[in-house]
Amino acid sequence: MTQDELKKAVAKAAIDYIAPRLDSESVIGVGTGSTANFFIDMLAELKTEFDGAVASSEATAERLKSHGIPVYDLNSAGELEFYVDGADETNERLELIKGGGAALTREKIVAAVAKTFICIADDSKMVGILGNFPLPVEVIPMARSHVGREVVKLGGDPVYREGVVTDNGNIIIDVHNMDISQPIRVEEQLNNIVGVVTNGLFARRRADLLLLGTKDGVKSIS
Ligand code: ABF
Repeated sequence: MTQDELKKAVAKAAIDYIAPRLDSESVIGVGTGSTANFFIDMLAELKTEFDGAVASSEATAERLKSHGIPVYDLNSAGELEFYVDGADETNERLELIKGGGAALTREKIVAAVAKTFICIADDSKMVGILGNFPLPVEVIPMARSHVGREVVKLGGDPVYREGVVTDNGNIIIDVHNMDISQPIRVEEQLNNIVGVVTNGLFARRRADLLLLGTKDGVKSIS
């Protein structure tokens, strides 16, 4: 199977999981990226069976709207039963690195609100120890150099992501070669640096359910 076929398979598995659990008042948190895009396109076929969605990025909001799915501001949405999104890396504890698409802060907010966070990923994303994928950190622009120096003190190699401005008007620093054998600790250390908005480690609030696409079918891990 190609990687795209694996992504479609996990998107379909997420649809199959949530469909029987939706009602006319349900609002769904929807993530960003190519795997999430397959999910959005399939969600369109169910659009009469739920109320609407909250988007983790402007790009996702546009895609949802293009399918006629109502998009709500999180502040007016009330409860979110589900948040469905991809990841850049996952470990077996369902701790994740996210933010390759620069949408990590909104993704983390939606994940915090949702009752059930369903991560959809092909098995190339499964790793033993997180950190081969550079860890994205969203930073207030004036703090860029300060945050870079503090990241070096923590043992990481910060690389400014040229030309990228987040949906919140901030910049991204990608942290290479960081020891992430203790994800919760690293997540908290990075968040404690003044000028960091958030970082792409989803360990304190990890996924609740991972639908992992493999050549032998979709594995459900919780
Ligand atoms: C978002 O999209 C991210 O947090 C992650 O960066 C990315 C994964 O993208 P893809 O599904 O295209 O690999 O969910």
